[in-house]
Amino acid sequence: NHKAFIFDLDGVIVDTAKFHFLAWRKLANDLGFDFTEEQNEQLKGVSRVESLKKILKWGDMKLSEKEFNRQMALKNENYLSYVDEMDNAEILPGVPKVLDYLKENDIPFALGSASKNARTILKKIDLDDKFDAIVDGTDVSKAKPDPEVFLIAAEKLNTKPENCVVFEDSVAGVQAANIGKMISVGIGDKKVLQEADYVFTDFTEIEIEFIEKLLRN
Ligand code: B16
Ligand code: MG
Repeated sequence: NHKAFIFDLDGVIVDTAKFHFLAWRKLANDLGFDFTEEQNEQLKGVSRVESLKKILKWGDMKLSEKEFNRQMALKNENYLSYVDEMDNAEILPGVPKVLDYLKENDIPFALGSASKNARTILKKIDLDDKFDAIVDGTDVSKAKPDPEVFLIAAEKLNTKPENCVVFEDSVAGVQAANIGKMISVGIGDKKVLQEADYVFTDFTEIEIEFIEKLLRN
């Protein structure tokens, strides 16, 4: 049984988290309220439906099913207008170095994202052929912190969850990795991601020695 790596997309490979924030915030503002960047942390890694439910709670609002779906579609349209402008310059610094190292050493790696737009984004940044497996929001029924997305990725990479290392920027995603019995590497704020086994501010802080250490353990 071999080691394998799983990468979240939004906030790990690319900074689309900022586009999600802008689009959700516009939705809230159009409905007549606002939410903070701190509250936004709770939306990271969480599915589109679950995100809108949380936001409506913050605004103390209820929508009919039809209006709920219409607002979700509007948010996604707005979000995709940002995605449309993306190219491979948006890949976060330090990420290519790690992916190239894994490729050169034949270590399998997958994408494990809650996003239904993951494949569109990977195409935009020219990374759609690089992953050995892609598991995204269209493949799962349970949102992070449920480990489903990562467990499917492990299966596709032909290895046990215990052999997988997950890179995540969200609290829900770190919890999903932990519940799935995987090694969790948080990307972001140490205080926010304290449940992770390791935390780095971003990928420029990750040395190849660290990857090699994970491979030996
Ligand atoms: P979509 P990840 C997650 O992606 C985002 O962090 C989260 O903010 C978003 O709501 C979710 O995908 C669903 O995305 O609306 O594009 O289907 O971080 O798991 O890669
Ligand atoms: Mg993320």
